[in-house]
Amino acid sequence: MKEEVLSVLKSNPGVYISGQSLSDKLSVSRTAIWKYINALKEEGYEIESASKKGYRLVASPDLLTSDEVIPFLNTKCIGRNYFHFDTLESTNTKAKELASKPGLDGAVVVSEEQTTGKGRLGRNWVSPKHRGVWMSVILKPDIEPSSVPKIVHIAAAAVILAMQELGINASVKWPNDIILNGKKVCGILTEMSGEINHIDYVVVGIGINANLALEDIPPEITEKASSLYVETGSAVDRKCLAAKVLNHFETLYLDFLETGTIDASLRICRDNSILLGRDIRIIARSKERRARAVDLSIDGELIVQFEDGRIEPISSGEVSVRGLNGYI
Ligand code: BT5
Repeated sequence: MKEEVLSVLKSNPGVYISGQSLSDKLSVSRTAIWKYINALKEEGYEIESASKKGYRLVASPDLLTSDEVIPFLNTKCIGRNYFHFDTLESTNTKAKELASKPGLDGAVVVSEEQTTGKGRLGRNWVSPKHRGVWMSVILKPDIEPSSVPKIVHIAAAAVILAMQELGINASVKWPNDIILNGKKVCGILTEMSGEINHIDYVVVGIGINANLALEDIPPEITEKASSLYVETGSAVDRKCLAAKVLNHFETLYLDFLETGTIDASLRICRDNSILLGRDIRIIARSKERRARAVDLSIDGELIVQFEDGRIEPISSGEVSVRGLNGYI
């Protein structure tokens, strides 16, 4: 009911709505309306009350609650179950706990901060409060487990399109980094549970450094990490960004389920790739090889050409890729 009170206030921006008309519209008492208004104020909504006039929404908090994000969603499935937390160790860990429950295909777990956000291979992910979009999507696709690594490209393409809609032209550093002005502003971590030929669930974690200030980024990673705010000089609307990513993710994911290919996502990843056409170092088990990144295969592997002319596909589980000089 609180959501409905908020929705009426939101659909009448700047206009006073009387307690009586809210109570008539929602069929609850005026006292109940007053309680919901107070609860909303406690969540950070700025609501003016004036006697004889009623209530007016002045400002909404910068939060990724369902009330704030769901109005921007145009999805059928992704985000229709939405779990918001003030703080979590990791949205991926929470999503994995939830994933065993039925009916949560497409559910999204979001947290305002992560105390032990996770990167790949046990690395950490810095996730300060209210500054980023830290979210995980639970998926239960009926696909071969060997196809799961393809999903990272769907997520990367969705992030690229969402940022483009906000006027930000970022690039993909295969397979899971989103780069702006040479620095990482988003990382993706895909995890799965299943057996050799059956998937229980996949969790796709997306961490976007939206509004981190320079001082939010630990000095040991400032050389390679940044935020949309630091790079563009303007704060981004986190709820809008989160919803846009989920909207694009659903379109591209459903396309994958229908066609069995990730062609649509790969087109976006190719067009916005920071690696293709460049000389790179491929690092696997502390061994380093040099090659030129030439293409992405239809399965999302990085196709590279070595100095002796040999062409090989590289799959994402095996390697780290770096430019010849430094991170990119
Ligand atoms: C990734 O790992 O890029 C995957 C990051 C996924 C984070 C999301 S947030 C929501 C969900 N819940 C989670 O717990 N995780 C996911 P990797 O490629 O291994 O990069 C990790 C490395 O990037 C670290 O070792 C640092 O060097 C650097 N790093 C840490 N925090 C960063 C940040 N906020 N921005 C950019 N780089 C960061």
